[in-house]
Amino acid sequence: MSYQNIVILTGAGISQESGLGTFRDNGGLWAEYAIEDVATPEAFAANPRLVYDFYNMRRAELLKDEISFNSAHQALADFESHFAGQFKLVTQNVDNLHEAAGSKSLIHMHGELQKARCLFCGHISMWEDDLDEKSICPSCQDTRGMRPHIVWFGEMPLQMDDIYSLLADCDLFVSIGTSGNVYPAAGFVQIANDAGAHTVELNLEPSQGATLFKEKIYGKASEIVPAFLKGLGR
Ligand code: BV8
Repeated sequence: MSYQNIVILTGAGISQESGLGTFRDNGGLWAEYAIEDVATPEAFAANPRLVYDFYNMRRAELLKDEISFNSAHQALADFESHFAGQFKLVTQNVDNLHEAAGSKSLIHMHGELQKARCLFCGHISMWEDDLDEKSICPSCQDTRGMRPHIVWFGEMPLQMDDIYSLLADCDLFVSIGTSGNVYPAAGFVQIANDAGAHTVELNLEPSQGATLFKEKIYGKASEIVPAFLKGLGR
């Protein structure tokens, strides 16, 4: 079977072998931090310092030399560069490892660790240093409100209209390294099924939505993703 319209969804599991922690595995981020304390607008309003520190810690982690893309990221970038049809990589991840591996056609639906957004003018800028209450917006020069360009719980993920239309038109939907706990991303497989697409789960273990996938392959992303994409051919 050759496919013409492919949508890929990735989650924290694809970056796990690069050394970045996941959220819900043992020892994951949500084992150390409560979502409501660090990943909601209410948390940022109540205790901006804690939220700034949480994302400064993760941004610094991402920038460490030993953190780099792995063979799963690489395989996706290589496949995209040779694929003649429509290809879109939608990631829940806020790291930059897909770009580092060469992925181009990419949507960061939950935002990006290395970007900051001005609460006043909305300008989004690249940001690799620590962010805090005194950070100055490079566009409007306001000093009262730079926030991480991250979609928190209760906020609308980015480019949802684009994602929904891509899912409605796809003939292959592949979910990689996500537990299927977070919506609306966890609902994408059902939209793809309704569109008549073939749906595949590549993960370390069955996700919350495993039964919704027509095909399931379990193992480490660095192994099963290159093998699966090789099987798709060019
Ligand atoms: C919203 C940024 C309104 C923060 C994140 C129904 C419909 C709509 C919303 C909801 C709904 N029900 C509940 C909600 C509310 C909420 C939600 O889903 N809550 C959950 C907890 C129940 N959703 C929201 O608030 C969203 N916004 O709803 O807006 C709306 C309404 C309708 C339609 C549109 C909009 C906003 C959600 C975004 C929150 N922000 N991230 C940050 O990063 O700090 S979510 C966060 O979870 C990360 O982005 C993460 O990527 C994401 C999902 O987690 P996973 O990536 O899956 O990571 P996890 O650790 O869970 O799993 C890792 C998997 O990898 C595991 O399965 C593991 O086995 C596997 N793995 C590990 N190692 C490997 C591996 N696989 C392969 N190889 C390996 N080596």
